[in-house]
Amino acid sequence: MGDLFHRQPLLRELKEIGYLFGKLKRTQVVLTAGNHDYLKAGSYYRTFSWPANVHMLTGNVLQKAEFPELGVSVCGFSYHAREMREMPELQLPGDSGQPVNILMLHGGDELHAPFKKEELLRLGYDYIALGHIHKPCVISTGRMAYCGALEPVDKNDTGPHGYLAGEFTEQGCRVRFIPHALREYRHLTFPVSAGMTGLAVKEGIREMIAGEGTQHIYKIILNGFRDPQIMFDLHPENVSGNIIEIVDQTKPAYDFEKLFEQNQDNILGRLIREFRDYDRDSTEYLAMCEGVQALMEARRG
Ligand SMILES: [Mn+2]
Repeated sequence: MGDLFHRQPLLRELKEIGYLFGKLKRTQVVLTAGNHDYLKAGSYYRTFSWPANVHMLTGNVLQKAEFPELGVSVCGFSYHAREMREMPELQLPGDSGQPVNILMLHGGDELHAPFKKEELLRLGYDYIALGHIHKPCVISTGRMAYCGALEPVDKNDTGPHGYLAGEFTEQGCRVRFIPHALREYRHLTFPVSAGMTGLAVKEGIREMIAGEGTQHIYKIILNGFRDPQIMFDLHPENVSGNIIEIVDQTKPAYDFEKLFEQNQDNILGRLIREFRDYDRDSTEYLAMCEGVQALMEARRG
């Protein structure tokens, strides 16, 4: 339901996806264009000829595809520009003559077909299939949901991705999320302790990734306290695995009280006195850790 492509599709891309859709022998496909693959002048969507089981709703006003053999009608509209600040008029499904009426809708934020959940539900569609947000999200159980992207698109699209399978029964629509993505972006926290060397941390990360699944793509966050004398060489390419980023939030494991006792009359003691009571996760505490480390290193010189 919109943004099948993240940009304007190439003709050969439409041919490939058309071929794949055409292979679905027991499935009718209904699609619309979203804000990324909007129907601009010259868009290949406008002239592409889809297989008979594929139905693209190309209008920027509400259009309908009817499937009497299934007893289903599907309404939707396509974007003709990058933005759509107002929702096109949404008729009630009442006159479709089909027992099941589905509304497909792309957007939901201020610039993209904004809507109020209650108003949409009040229209009386049996199910409202939402697109635009990458994360799968149920808005109203059995009535309205974002299916999310089939595969994670952005490094911050963490969590499972897949599709929604809906089934209409006498009791209404039952919707299930089916995880289907080949991989996920995952953010993992790796606890560092003062006894760990750089190699130990690398090995630990490797084991953690092996346990979580090597197919996924990772951002690793190191926290805890490190041996102040040990330098981590943690460029993602130096640690095996699909790692896009390693963030080092460890703090040097100094005994600040002892350092303070020994350095009351110098800058090191003043720095600790100023910041030691801040919360351990605060920027101030982190700044103190960095400062102490710099001064200690300068001393060792
Ligand atoms: Mn979108």
